[in-house]
Amino acid sequence: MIPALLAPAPLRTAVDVETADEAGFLQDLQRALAAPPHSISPKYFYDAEGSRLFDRICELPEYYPTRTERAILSENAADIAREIGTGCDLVEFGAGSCSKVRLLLGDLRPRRYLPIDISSEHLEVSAAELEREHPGLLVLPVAGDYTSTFHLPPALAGAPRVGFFPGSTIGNFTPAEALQFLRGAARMLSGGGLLFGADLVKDPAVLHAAYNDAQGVTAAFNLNLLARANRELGADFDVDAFWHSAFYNAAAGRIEMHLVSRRHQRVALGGECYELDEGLALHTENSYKFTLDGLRRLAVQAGFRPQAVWTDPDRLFSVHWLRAPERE
Ligand code: AVI
Repeated sequence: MIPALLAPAPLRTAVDVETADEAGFLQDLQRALAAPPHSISPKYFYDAEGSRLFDRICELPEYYPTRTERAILSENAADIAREIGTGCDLVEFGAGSCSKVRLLLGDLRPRRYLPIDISSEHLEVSAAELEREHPGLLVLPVAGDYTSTFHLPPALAGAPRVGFFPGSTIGNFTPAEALQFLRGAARMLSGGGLLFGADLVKDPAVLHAAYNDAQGVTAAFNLNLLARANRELGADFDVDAFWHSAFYNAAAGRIEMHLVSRRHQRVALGGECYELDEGLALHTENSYKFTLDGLRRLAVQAGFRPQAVWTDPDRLFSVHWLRAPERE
């Protein structure tokens, strides 16, 4: 996943995004199979089935990030609104079903809410629901890939632009990508700021359980990447011939997910044949875990001024309010 600069660009339709994504998926998967480092971006997890599985992950007893972040947001909504101020232009990166922003809208009372998501269909439905629930709120969905270029309507005079990036999705970027994303956001949000969620370093046993749930939903989510390649790219992966591996890499401060080949096998993809040795591990995701100091340093490096931080009593998860530089 390479978060490009958040520069305004011509509006891309959802169809353009999907076609580009399919070509990218084939190319990236071929590259990952052909040679080390055998890794592919986690963005390819999220077809309709992958998104459905991710929603199930968020409900799992072992997967603490979603419910912990939701609790932080709902318990501190008034305080968050006091820090940010009401009447902003609220832009959410990767909004999905716009569920977390609902916890803030009552107190934050933005003038407009601009959810960005790759699935325009999903967005239209969520936007209409939100407008019904919050009369007076203008919801302007933006179809596009927030890690690439997208078009935002011009900023409103007197309404600072505030970004919302929950879910610790920043943890799925490499450190260089996270910095690049934050630098772009700092420019785009100048005069306003960014509210974002980040998962924290903790007991590896808690992390291990969260990514190796007893019901096997995370395993299904990981393996769906191969099933998706079969569906969309006409590949012939034997999905049962791979197992889900997720472990905490303490030196790198991240959970790693891999798909490991159970035996020597051949896979056809895009007119090519790939030989996979037994034990070959296709690296599908990193999920970085942060310290509060590390996040502060990252934010400062990107040009933000860190303000308030909210956490839960067990310090599992954190929500950060960063002020962007003033407009030049
Ligand atoms: C979306 N992202 C923050 C999730 C995470 O925890 O890194 C994706 C996920 N992967 C496995 N479980 C959840």
